[in-house]
Amino acid sequence: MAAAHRPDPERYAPPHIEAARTGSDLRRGLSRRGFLASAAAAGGAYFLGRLAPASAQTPTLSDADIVVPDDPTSILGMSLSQRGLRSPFVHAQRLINDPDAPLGVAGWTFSPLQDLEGIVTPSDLHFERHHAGVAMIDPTEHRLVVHGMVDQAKQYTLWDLERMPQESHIYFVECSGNSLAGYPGGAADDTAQSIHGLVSTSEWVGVPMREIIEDVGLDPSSTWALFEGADAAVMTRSVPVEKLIDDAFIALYQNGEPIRPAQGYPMRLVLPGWEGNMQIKWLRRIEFGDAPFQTKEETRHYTDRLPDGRARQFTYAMEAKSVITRPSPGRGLAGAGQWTISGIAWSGRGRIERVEVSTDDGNTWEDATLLGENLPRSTVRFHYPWEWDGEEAVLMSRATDETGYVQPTREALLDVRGEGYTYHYNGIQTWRLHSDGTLSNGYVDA
Ligand SMILES: Nc1nc2c(c(=O)[nH]1)N[C@H]1C(S)=C(S)[C@@H](COP(=O)(O)O)O[C@H]1N2
Ligand SMILES: [Mo]
Repeated sequence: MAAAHRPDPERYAPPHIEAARTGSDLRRGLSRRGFLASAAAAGGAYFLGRLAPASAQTPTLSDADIVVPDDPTSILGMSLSQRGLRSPFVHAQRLINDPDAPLGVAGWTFSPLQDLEGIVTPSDLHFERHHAGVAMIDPTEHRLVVHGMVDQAKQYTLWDLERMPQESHIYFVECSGNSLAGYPGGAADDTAQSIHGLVSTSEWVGVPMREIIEDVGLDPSSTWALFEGADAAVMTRSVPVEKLIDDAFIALYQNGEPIRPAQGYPMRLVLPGWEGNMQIKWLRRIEFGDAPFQTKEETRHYTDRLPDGRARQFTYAMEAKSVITRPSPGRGLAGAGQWTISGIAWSGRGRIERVEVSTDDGNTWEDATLLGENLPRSTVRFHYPWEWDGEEAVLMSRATDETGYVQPTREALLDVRGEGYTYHYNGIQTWRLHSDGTLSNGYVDA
């Protein structure tokens, strides 16, 4: 399992900073026709490379240096379009990791954390985890059946759900296999994306499970419900009714549009803060019962072996975690000087209370600034201004959530977890910053 999650460095070399190119070099070659030709030559990929600043210093200008910028009127802009593209200067794409599935139907793709800012993941860069490919579902054919320990079984179309009261929330989804390169086996060229890219954040709009429960009339002795997907894997997981009444909902929209096929179009279960695997996509059936259904995904998989040989089942909430995304491997520093250390933190148990950053291998820590809205069970962005002296340094971030829980060091986590753990890694990530400005994974076991 661990090996399957880990990207193959031969096949998925982390992106490196390309030789610094100035904006005007690129613009010269970027008439509309030139752009289209180069986009076509790149096989439809519409990026030209990663821009890195040439130096860490912002140049000062004397009066003599100040020149009127080029006249832009001779190059007509791109034409209007029905759907937008990213700037050709922006390089951001998911990393595909499915060494065991040549057709790419049963693998993972990782979000490009090092290329993102703020908290919302652009929908086409949301990480993916599919056990049998992306189901392509015609919503006019799709039905959600709700039955079992209810007064009245019902069958909902997408439009039936659209008519019901809805809620909007920003939540992260994180695979419980995220960050497992933190367990022994990590490689020096692992990146923020390849280690931690199985977390993404969206604005989800949908129907609270409370509304469905009210609509079908729940037998008061029902305590669990089975959720089933319409994909070829027919993914099934049991969820306690308590969570359904509390804050679970069926998402229909993601970041302002119908949820993407990869995220479960036309409907998926959202369980705020809980492990991604339970958040069944392409949802087609809910069965209420009075015990967990003990499906394959909660017995054979998604359990963790404890040091005493027993298995821990139903982990639910993802514990507090943080990672520095910039700088990070593949997203280095051009030289000594003033930089902003940027990263994300999140907790399945509520709000992030505080993020601290260390630039001296964990000897001293200082508070980072939390940007924008700090929402429960969402990622929050942190920034920390830092003057780099150009010497080797070890960078870390440490999150504390509103329950007072502090993200553990890797050492402390491994001590408790023992050898058998596969999932739910949330230890502190260490990036080694080298004097040439490149970075590497600080946790590599001999
Ligand atoms: N029906 C169905 N639901 C599913 C899965 C699946 O393969 N089929 N994968 C699960 C896993 S393991 C995770 S981590 C999340 C991933 O959600 P995402 O692909 O939208 O990021 O969906 C979960 N729900
Ligand atoms: Mo997952």
